[in-house]
Amino acid sequence: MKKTIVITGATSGFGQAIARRFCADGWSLILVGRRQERLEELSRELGRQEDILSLNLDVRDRAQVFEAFEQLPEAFAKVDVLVNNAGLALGLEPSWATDIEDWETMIDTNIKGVTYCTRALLPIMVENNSGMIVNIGSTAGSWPYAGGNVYGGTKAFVQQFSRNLRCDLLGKNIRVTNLEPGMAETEFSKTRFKGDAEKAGKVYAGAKPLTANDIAEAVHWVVHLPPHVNVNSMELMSIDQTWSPLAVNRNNQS
Ligand code: NDP
Ligand code: 8X3
Repeated sequence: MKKTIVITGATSGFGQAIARRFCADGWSLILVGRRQERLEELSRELGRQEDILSLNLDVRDRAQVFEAFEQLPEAFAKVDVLVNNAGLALGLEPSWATDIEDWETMIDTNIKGVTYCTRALLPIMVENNSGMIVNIGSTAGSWPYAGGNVYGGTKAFVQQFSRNLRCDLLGKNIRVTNLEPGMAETEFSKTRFKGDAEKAGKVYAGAKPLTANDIAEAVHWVVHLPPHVNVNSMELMSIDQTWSPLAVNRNNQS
């Protein structure tokens, strides 16, 4: 029987690449995103229409998420893998100057959206005593940087939520992985800088960032390990990204 993977944020970047990777392997796909035309485009590109279910929904909308996942058509109802990928960063301003709406949007998407999708689908996995959740965290959840304020905080939540899920699931055949990419070139920076393509381009200038396909490959690998092997967390960075020394203020006037 075909396996089924739910991919949130399948209309762009990592999610789109994960969809392509698993489709090529013959999986059934449940694709989630807000942009209907992108869902249709991807579904057309992938072919195999009978194996693709597109859910045009906003992961921040609890009622929408639960309604959609509680009424999955029979052919898609045995979910094997949930990839909680939908997410975003908004702004890079210092904490005292950010738009509070941006903070709320990140919290609602990256934290609440992940919890809604997880809570809606986990009972299916528990009932089947089989399944896997791959959360897309970030290096920003472990390593602070100026302007990362709430974005990094949301990804730290994803990290600890993933670990705590593992504790709840002890004794069940359900795996949980937190995949933590660093800089990867997708629409991520364009979204962060509200459509400013020049600013977004500068994030990757002169470097060879990770690609969406790199992340899809990593997801594919953790999923296809033997079922007794749980990768708790996996951090990936481009060869052109490492840590910096701790910052020091050299202008102390006191
Ligand atoms: P993209 O901007 O290319 O893709 C983001 C995806 O999330 C889109 O498909 C978007 O779809 C979806 N999404 C956003 N908000 C919602 C929502 N409310 N409901 C449903 N879907 C939503 O970025 P990436 O592919 O890079 O990002 C994917 C994940 O990876 C995010 O969680 C991000 O934080 C994380 N990440 C990214 C890194 C990077 O450098 N690129 C590094 C580390 C982690 P739509 O707008 O159609 O709803
Ligand atoms: C994306 C990586 O460094 O832009 O999560 O926060 S970073």
